[in-house]
Amino acid sequence: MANRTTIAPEKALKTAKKFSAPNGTGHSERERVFYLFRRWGFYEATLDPLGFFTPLKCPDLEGLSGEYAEEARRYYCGTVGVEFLHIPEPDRRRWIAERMEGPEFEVNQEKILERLVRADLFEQILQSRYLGSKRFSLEGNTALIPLLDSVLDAAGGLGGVDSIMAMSHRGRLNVMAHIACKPVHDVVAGFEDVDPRSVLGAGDVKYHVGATGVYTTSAGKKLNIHLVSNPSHLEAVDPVAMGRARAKQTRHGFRGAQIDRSRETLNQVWTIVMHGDAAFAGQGIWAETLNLADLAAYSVGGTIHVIVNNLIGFTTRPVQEHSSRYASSIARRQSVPIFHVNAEDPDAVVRVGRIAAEYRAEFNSDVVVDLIGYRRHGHSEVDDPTITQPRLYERIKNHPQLWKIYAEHTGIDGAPIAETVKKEYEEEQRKAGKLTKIPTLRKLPDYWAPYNYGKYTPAFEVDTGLTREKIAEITAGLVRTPAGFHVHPKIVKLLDQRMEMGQGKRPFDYGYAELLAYGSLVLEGNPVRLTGQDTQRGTFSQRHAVLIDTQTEQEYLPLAHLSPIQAFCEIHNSSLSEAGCLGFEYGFSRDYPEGLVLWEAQFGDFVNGAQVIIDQFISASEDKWGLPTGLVLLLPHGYEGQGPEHSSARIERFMQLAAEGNMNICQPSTAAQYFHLLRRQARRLWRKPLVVFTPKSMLRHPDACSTIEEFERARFLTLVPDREVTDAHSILIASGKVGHELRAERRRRKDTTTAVFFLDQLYPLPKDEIAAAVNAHPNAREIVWVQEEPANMGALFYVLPRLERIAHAKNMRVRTVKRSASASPATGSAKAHELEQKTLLTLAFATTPNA
Ligand SMILES: Cc1ncc(C[n+]2csc(CCOP(=O)(O)OP(=O)(O)O)c2C)c(N)n1
Repeated sequence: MANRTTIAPEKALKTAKKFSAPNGTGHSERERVFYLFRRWGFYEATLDPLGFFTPLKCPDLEGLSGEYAEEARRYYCGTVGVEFLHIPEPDRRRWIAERMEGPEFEVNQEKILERLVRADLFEQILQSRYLGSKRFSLEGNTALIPLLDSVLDAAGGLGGVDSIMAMSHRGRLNVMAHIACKPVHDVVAGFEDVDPRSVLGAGDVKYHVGATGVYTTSAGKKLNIHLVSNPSHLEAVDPVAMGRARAKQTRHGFRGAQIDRSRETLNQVWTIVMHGDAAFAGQGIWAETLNLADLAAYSVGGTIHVIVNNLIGFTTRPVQEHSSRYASSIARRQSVPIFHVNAEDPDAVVRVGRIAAEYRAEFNSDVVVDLIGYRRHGHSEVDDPTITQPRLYERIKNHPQLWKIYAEHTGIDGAPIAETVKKEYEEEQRKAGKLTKIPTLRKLPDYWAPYNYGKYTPAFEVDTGLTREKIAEITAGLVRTPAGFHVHPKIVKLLDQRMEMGQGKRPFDYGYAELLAYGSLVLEGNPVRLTGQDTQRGTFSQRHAVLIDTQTEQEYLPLAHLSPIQAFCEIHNSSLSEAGCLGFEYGFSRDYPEGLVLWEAQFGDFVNGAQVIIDQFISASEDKWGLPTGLVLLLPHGYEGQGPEHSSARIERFMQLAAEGNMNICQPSTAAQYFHLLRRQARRLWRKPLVVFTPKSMLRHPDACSTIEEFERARFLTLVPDREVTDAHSILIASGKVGHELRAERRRRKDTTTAVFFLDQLYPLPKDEIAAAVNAHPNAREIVWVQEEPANMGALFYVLPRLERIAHAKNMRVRTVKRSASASPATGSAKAHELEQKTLLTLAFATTPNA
């Protein structure tokens, strides 16, 4: 049964009275005053080290004085302000109040000072040695380093083994050196750019690449740090980090077919995501990602979010960035506490770090820490900020470095530490200058060892067929329901049909071919995770992977109950998000190379909402970062008269991104081809993303259904030649539904001289297979590329020059048949669609002798 980890708000409200707004009766004066400060105190907190973001006078607190008010003001209006009374669960609110109002715990001031010195001097050495280079300095917010120390120290004590971290440009090099613990000379080497020939056309700039390392906590515990590679597109990395964390937690929790997602397991992996204030407030992908936090399909047991808040975004001021007073306000829509802390009170920062970590571990909830500092330089170091913020930068010019302020505040002499660190880092910089190769900062985890990526060789291919006995065995498991489970009458019928398919008595449709592929994979040890909108049933009611009890609405996933020792199978309905959800699955796939990880778009068009994940990660991550993935995208595609919005998965966009063998782009023409394609993706030890254009009306169409023999056949065919016509004069090549329509048209015309090939793999284009299939028709005079898509869309621009090369070698001509170039993918009129489709078919057969 699918497990649920959602919070029950009704339960929370039932007990809410115990920690609610005082109403006069039964509440003491102290309680009344404290409530007001807990509720409004953060507005009056002193959060901006430079004093521009002034505390707000809150009418509810005005005039409150006396012993209680003074005490409460100390807790809630100092350098920490906390928003937490929007949280419906009283135990969580109480927990926070107790921490805020309890005794302050000791912090190690010597250690904090040393870390601040390191963070600041690291930047200054880069500034002096590489003047004019961009590094996106952390100066002004160097308290981030002790904050992360504090979170990791706590995480280590709470069972942490791994920490997945994500961040953008700001302070990234600093975090690589001091938190991912990469040698400083390796981090600095990026500035030397010593080996340009090794990365011609590939690689990435130094402040985007990922890093893996080992962090040692104050108590000596080791934590594996994985700083996720990050594109410039702000916040796009957030769901990727969460997906990676979920995958790692699944690895820790997998126990013979089931996944343990207990608190202990969740607390082994800590997700820490750092954000810029402008990006946090502005980017939609982050809002999508936040919404995943407590969903059973996506939860990682809480993410710690740190806003590295410098109260500026490039040249833009906060009032131009967000409609709310705080950049963090979007997080208030959920049950998430928000701690604002002044970055120039490192002791408070460290305390907040520990509270945030303990809260996350206790409630497995997200937490936001809004670390408010400033930005010492321009957006990058080559930028002059005095043009746009002259007053601010006049103030910053004379503002001392944090370590000096802290040394004075604590009375610890920082000068000797600074001297030692300076010498150490200068030596590291000299070392970097002597390197002849840019070091790789990250290492793929060991579970990637069996898998190949990079260049393809046919040796990777494996047989993907199944014996009839195996098909029957899997089918028995797929149609079985637990005793007492009430199956919907329509599903009873469907399961009967599936039983017949599995016994070879009925042709397989796509829906069952797919489930059979998944069933075989989990039994062979390859986990399957499939998510998407309404994916459990399937948008076209074709899948019914998850069955629903008609009386209890309880879910049952037969694929998860095939055997006590199978790999896991998860099939979830996703939230209504594309970018966030696809990013998550990309992340998951990065840490489950043995798994078949699939994301499905409701209709193929909607994939454009996730374009940033496709452009920045899926198609390019191996080229930029050396990071492979075997993620699968299922994109319903096909021109069926449903209008401009539900016809096209934009094949052209994927074809344009295809280069250097970076992904596979396929459109399987039959149910069995789909089955073999899915199995090929998981069974061969070669990992590349796979984009599959899946059918809609053809899902159950007899022409696209397959016999059981086709499942026994060994492999996916990249090109499906024509067995019916043996000596063609004209060869039509098409992909997807239109190929079936061409064959039907041929039957109607009783044409015996036109062959129709299905191009089931668009990229990499199977040139040899096409040439061989064409050679089998020595009297053919033309190759005709037929597509449903308009001339400016589909695979036309990609296949045409390649088909021409094949045709010219044989003195054949090439024609193309397609819709006229169009600004939108398809007509809105079903009748116009019919006319267009008829014209396509007529044109395709126009020059054949029988036409
Ligand atoms: C999606 C996206 N839009 C625009 C940019 C260009 N850009 C880079 S940094 C930046 C400002 C970011 O401000 P903030 O989030 O506050 O982070 P900071 O640089 O101040 O640390 C902008 C607009 C980008 N990188 N990504």
